[in-house]
Amino acid sequence: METDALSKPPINVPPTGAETESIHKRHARASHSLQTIYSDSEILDVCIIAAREAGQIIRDTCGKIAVEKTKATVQDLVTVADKNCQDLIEARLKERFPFADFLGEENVAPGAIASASALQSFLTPPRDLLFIVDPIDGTTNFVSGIPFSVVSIGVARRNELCVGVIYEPYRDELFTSMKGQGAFLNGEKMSVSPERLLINTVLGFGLGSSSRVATTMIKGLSALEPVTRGQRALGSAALHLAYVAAGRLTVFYECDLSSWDISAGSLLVKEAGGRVTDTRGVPYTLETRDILASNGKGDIHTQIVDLLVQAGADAAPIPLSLN
Ligand code: LIP
Repeated sequence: METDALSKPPINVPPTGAETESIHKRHARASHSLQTIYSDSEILDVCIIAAREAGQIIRDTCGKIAVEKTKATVQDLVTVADKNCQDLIEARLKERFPFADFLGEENVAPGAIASASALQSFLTPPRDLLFIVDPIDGTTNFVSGIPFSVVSIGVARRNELCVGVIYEPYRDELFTSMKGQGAFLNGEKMSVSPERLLINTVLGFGLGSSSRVATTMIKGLSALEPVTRGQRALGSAALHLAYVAAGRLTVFYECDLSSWDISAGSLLVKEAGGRVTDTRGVPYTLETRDILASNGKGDIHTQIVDLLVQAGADAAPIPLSLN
């Protein structure tokens, strides 16, 4: 029955939109899963087109767009540009991959709890093709005219990252990676920094968008500042991760981030030869929220995990309210 229903819908009763989609999805799954229809490089190509288009909006409107509203806290901003960029990216991706799933920051209710449960809804059951998108990572920078914001697109097949794209439009820097294929900056292979000593490392970090997270991060920073060469807060988790992959930063650490902030960057760092775990040293998965990414050289990663755990700075307290 199933196959018949797929190939020959009943005569003269046009299927509804949802029916058409489910028929096609079942058909795709029955005959060819989305896994096999699209290659990683095909997916990468379309992600690059979408990221560049959204990047144009960021470049052209940086510092010129007012805050539309705040989300979980007064530091958690959204603008009409975030939504326009996300709609554009989603349209580009759906045009080419109509049956893929899409998790975009601006489609999710504010706060850590909503962000974690939105992701969960896409992980179980695992999806053949899932796009995880932050249309403007570094929105506060964008609103303030500070040219440090990026488009971040992570792609997963059955909960495993396979493609990562981060586009920084101001310097036209395109960071790309495919699972098992290395990481590239504007088409040139890139690698994490060769530094092996913690005292020579430059650490990237973020304070989050709530005092709950900032308190933890300040504890972490107090533990790491005396033992690292420099500390930089660029205001975008995805940009920090791209810079670790490019060997500009040695380490990135931040608690309570969402999958759209860190998925693409995590693949970039791994493919550039680095190491990505949670702040307790557990290997990265799409559910990781407290992230530690490093060049993976010497004892740097383990030393930082130990210092963060000792300082009680390996996780922000569980949110009691929305934020
Ligand atoms: C931002 C992150 C940053 C964090 C901010 C915010 P957004 O993402 O990239 O690391 O410190 O609080 O979450 O909101 O600009 O997409």
